[in-house]
Amino acid sequence: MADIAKLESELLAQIAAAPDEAALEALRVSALGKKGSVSELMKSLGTMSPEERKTQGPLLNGLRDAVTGAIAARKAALGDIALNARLASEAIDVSLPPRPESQGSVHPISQVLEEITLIFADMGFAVAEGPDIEYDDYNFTKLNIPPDHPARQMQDTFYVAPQGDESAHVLRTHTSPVQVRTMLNHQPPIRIISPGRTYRVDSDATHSPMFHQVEALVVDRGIHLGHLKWTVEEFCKAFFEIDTIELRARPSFFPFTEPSLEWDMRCDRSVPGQIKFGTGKDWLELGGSGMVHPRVLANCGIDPARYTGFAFGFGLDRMAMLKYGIPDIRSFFESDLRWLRHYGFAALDIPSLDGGLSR
Ligand code: 2NM
Repeated sequence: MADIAKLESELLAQIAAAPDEAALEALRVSALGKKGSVSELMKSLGTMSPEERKTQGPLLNGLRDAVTGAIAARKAALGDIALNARLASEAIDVSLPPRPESQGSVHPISQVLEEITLIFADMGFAVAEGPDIEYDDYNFTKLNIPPDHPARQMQDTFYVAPQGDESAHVLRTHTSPVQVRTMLNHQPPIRIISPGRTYRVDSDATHSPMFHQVEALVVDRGIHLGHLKWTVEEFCKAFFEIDTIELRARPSFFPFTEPSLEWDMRCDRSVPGQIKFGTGKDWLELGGSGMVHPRVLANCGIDPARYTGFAFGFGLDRMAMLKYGIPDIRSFFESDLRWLRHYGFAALDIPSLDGGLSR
């Protein structure tokens, strides 16, 4: 009886003084483990007379419960102490200014996307977005790209395992399915741009399997090629920040436009490794365009007898490379901090049409 009370007060004192979880665990084993002091006493109950057991049983149970409870309490206290110590040692003063070496910069693709969005917003275009994993139907079929078209081939398109509804999916190969979604959900007038990631099986200095596109779509009554040319011209003047641009159209072919045109801009490449826009004897390919094929309008629920539209598309990464003299598209996606420091833009230099797009 006296032994039990003494053992209890000793154990409780040791538990309360345990400096860490390892010491506490050692104490637990020495008291409650298979050969522990408390466990040994519990075993002695088996050899006692029934009367003895009646008095000793509750006392021993009380000892075991007190020790178990004290260990749990100490464990929680040690956890609090450790957490508080960690919070104190890892405290961050959020009011401190950033260290110069850790200041971030805006990625050239984000910068160029911001510039392009501003230019088109000024002309009344809204920004439309869609998913990267797209229905085969929206990426190809609705755009008048038939099942046997070469663009659908496995070598060009990343096919995705069937999703829940069993319909065929791809990683979108262009952002045109965003135009499809917009037309399916809205009647004209439509004026949107669709910037975003696109995917094709292709990789070298000028191709990345993931790249960025911007497409523009206008659908309304009486829209014609003149509207297309004016819009491309105004965009180029604003984006390249020169008034003297000269454009040249070449006939082309896309399944989703008729007629289809590709646009070149006059430039000067006489100095190796440099491009000057607006003057010179050379031409720079900008992107493709055309009048939206009547079948595409009809596929998307727009009456081609009432409405016409134009669309054009270009590579955002390519535009950034041209404007800011970046030679290799792969470098965009390498997350090399030295590259980001060199080509990145100051975080607070937000482009604006009147303040200059690219100070
Ligand atoms: C291009 C070139 C030409 C285009 C067409 C459409 C849609 F959905 F309206 F049919 N969206 N984008 C298009 C037309 C894109 O990119 C080189």
